[in-house]
Amino acid sequence: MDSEARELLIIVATYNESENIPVLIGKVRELAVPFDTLRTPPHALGVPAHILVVDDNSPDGTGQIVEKLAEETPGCIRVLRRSGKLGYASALREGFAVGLAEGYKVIMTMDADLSHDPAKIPEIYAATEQYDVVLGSRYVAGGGTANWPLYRRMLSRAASRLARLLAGLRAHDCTGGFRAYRSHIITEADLLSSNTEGYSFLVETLFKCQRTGASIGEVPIVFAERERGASKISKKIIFEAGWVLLKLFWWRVTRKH
Ligand SMILES: Nc1nc2c(ncn2[C@@H]2O[C@H](COP(=O)(O)OP(=O)(O)O)[C@@H](O)[C@H]2O)c(=O)[nH]1
Ligand SMILES: [Mg+2]
Repeated sequence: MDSEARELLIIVATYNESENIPVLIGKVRELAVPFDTLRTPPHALGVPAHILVVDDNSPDGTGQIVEKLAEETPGCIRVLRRSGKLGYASALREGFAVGLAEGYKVIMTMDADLSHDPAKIPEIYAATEQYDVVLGSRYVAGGGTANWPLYRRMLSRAASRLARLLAGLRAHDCTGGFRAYRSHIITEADLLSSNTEGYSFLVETLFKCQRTGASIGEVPIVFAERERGASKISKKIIFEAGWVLLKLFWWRVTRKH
């Protein structure tokens, strides 16, 4: 692959997403410039998008399914197969490390379960012209959630509000995983040095980016609850989020890095 093609890497962490990942990959391929010259899908994105799936040895065979899809477009789709369930955040960190090592200009993250609408990829990507970090945001005008149970809506809202209050974040949606980073900011904000496991990594990364002086923009998204497969959120992840918020509060008041 020549370096010119290394514009956008989309990292998708997966655990038991066999029903969703082929659909997601199909939709991203329709948006991106084709690599297989036999097809001519609409060039909605305008740049090549490479997909890196980071799978934690999903028992449902997600890893093998992506490997098969990867054979159709080598270089464009890849899977990093890990030994076991090492967690969402460490999957993103491994993906970031690959993206940085290979010199991608923009690194995006999104969920596999179609809660993050691939149709929004071009808008989020385009906003990296203007911002170092772009958040797909449920809590700005035009954004929202669809079919989420009340308790998940309340949890998400509360987490973002607490993150703003305790960690001093200025963004409105601090816990969403549909984002794009100009890759230099991942290095400058030292996002790889972390040992959080769950979604609190998203609050932590935002905190570090803001502290580094990154410009942060928000693009409205409507987050739709998954139709297939099961959520992996757990009590442990929720407790971790509480702990991380307190830690960030402490960093903030003591001005430690
Ligand atoms: N590699 C990896 N991916 C994970 C893990 N936990 C969750 N994911 C993925 O992270 C994304 C978000 O998880 P999900 O369960 O949908 O969370 P929810 O939307 O908050 O309920 C999905 O693509 C999951 O497959 C994990 O331990 N390892
Ligand atoms: Mg989900």
